[in-house]
Amino acid sequence: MDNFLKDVIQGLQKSQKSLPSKYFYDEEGSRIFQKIMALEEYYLPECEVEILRESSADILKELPFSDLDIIELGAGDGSKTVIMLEEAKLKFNKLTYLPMDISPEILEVNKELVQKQIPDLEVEPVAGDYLHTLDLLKERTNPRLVLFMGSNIGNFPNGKALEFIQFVNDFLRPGDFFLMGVDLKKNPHVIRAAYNDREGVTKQFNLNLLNRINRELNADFSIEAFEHYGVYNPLTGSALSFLVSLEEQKVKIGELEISFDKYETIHTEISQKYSLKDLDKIASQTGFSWDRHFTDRRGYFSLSLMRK
Ligand code: AVJ
Repeated sequence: MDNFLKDVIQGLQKSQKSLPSKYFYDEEGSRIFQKIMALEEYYLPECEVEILRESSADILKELPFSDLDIIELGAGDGSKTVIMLEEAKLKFNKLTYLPMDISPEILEVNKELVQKQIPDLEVEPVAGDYLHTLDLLKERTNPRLVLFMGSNIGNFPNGKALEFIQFVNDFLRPGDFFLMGVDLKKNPHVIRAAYNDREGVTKQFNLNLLNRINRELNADFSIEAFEHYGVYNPLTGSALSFLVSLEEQKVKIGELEISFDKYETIHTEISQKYSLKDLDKIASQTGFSWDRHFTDRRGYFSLSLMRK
């Protein structure tokens, strides 16, 4: 289980301070993230939806099965996935959708939304951390398609992304498939703008992490004394977010005191971008024998299909 306090203290005691991005998503953070997804500059969701609309049938044509389990990791509300599920329902004899998420509440929303649009689809939600819950599916014998959408892979630092894809590969049987949504390397200005929107919603999203620490861990961060800073580095393909301390200051977290120099930064997020070549390499390094990329018209985003 997550230990918020322990992770926060650990991160803020390092010489380069950092906080894990998974803690962005409390109720307020999830609400702000919904606003990010609707931003003009934040192109990712519209690209992924375009690919799902245009290419779901072609993606599923690559799967030579009559029965299928579609297992989605970090499924959320399923509002995008349903586009592909509608197509899948037409093609497969027996189809089961198994959305997995940390949040049992969001899985209820998911099931209701999906079954409203596809009434006769079998939906079996599995709540919990997929590092543990995938194990519950080991008795199921149907061929598998695992989904990991939304460029969530970008939040893993480089080595960890490979580890995660290897973990998915280990869960699959030969002939099974993995479909991953990935934000691609592109004009650096476009990426930079996606994490520095004019309205300042991304700034709110980043600063909410300090608010959350104040609320839940009895801390006294003064939010106005920190600023959001987002950069994209084309050398590494990493978009990075930081919080910048605007003054020399001390902050209390419970009994503990943390000192900040003027302009000292807290690293809060990595959103890694990949090229199609990067993805080919990653697929073969993690035990996949074949892959194919489905992209949007602008070539901004890929749904990359890999076969074990
Ligand atoms: C949900 C991880 C895909 O990294 O683009 C959006 C989160 N952070 N704006 C991303 C996010 C700042 C997002 N992912």
